[in-house]
Amino acid sequence: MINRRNFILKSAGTLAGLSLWQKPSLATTNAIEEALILEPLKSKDGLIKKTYRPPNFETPISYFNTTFTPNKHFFVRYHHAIIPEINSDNWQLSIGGDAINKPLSLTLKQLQTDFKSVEIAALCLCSGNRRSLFNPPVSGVQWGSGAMGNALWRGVRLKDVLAATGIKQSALEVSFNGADSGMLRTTPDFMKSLPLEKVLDENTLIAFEMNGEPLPHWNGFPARLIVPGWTATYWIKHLTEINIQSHPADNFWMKTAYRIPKEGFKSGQFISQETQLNMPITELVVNSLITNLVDGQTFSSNKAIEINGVAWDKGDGIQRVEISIDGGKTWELTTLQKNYGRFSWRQWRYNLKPTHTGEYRIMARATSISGITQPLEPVANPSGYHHNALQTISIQLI
Ligand SMILES: Nc1nc2c(c(=O)[nH]1)N[C@H]1C(S)=C(S)[C@@H](COP(=O)(O)O)O[C@H]1N2
Ligand SMILES: [Mo]
Repeated sequence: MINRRNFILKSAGTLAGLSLWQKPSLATTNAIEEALILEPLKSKDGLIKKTYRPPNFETPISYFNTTFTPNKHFFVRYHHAIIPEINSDNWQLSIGGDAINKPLSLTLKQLQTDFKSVEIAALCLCSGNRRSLFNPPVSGVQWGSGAMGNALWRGVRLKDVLAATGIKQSALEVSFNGADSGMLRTTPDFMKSLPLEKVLDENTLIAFEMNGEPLPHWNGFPARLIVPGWTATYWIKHLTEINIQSHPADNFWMKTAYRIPKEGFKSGQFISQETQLNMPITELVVNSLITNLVDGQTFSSNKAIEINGVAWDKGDGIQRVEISIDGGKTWELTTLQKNYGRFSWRQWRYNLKPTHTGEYRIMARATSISGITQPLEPVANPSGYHHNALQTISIQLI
């Protein structure tokens, strides 16, 4: 019989990257379990644990007060617990599929030197960010607001890499696979596909650097996909395999998971995967976050309070962010900060000059350049994706 202790020891033993998790110890069952639960991820710092295996850790909101989220504070999301520690000398990216003329295999060095490097600032945002705020609750990792991070990604254009393969007329979708896998044979491998149009977009990259450093292990070393403007489910880490196909992918992660109802969301970005009722989640929705206030915080009423935050959308850009200090009765414009490109989040600032003591109900509301504004309520959907309702934070002035 597999008891919990054996199970933990066995699964720990199967990991190539054991040192990244914890030191195996022959202590008591409780101590082993505690080590598994409490030990943070190596090379990460200050993240909030949601689940340990697979590792799901979110970034505390206080780290969102800089334009780029530092690598060591960048959130981590995995569907599988077996995550090999990759040696970049042995890593290979294979490109195949029924809709190309010439299969390819590339080393990291070839990827980095044979193609032109580009750098893009882009927000990596989990589809289920803020899922814990849905009411009634929905199942899945109960993310707060920290399953996201903004980074400067350096890599090569996916379209440049694929050009060498001779894409056939029949190509419809391109599927991506990473080196991680499930502990049980029945767990379907995490694979995602993209429509050809998005694959050929000049902003879609195979990245090997994040904020000027090689990708951290937990964020996809040595190479990951960057799909600016689309939710992070497509940003495959530890990328090993790309297949260009003349048929729609029909695995669990495309057909069952990561889907949203057509009603309430805009369709048309991923036609080959749409049904009459639902479609894959694709583009980010307009959203914002207040980053330097905590609900219930107390301030002195005799000096101004600077309110900071970030706002983003699918890549149209942010037109304005407004703030209300009276629970949504009146609104004023905030000052947008430097623009790092349409896929980066945009920082904003507002200077609150207190006029009275007592409670202030602070709300922020972003509007994209295409004129779409955050709603008061999120659109309900079974998996709890795209939570972009206005946030309210109450502060006390004394
Ligand atoms: N190989 C691999 N890539 C993956 C995933 C995964 O489970 N395995 N999860 C995806 C999801 S759902 C998210 S939100 C992002 C998270 O990226 P991060 O861990 O670098 O923050 O990775 C994406 N890429
Ligand atoms: Mo995600």
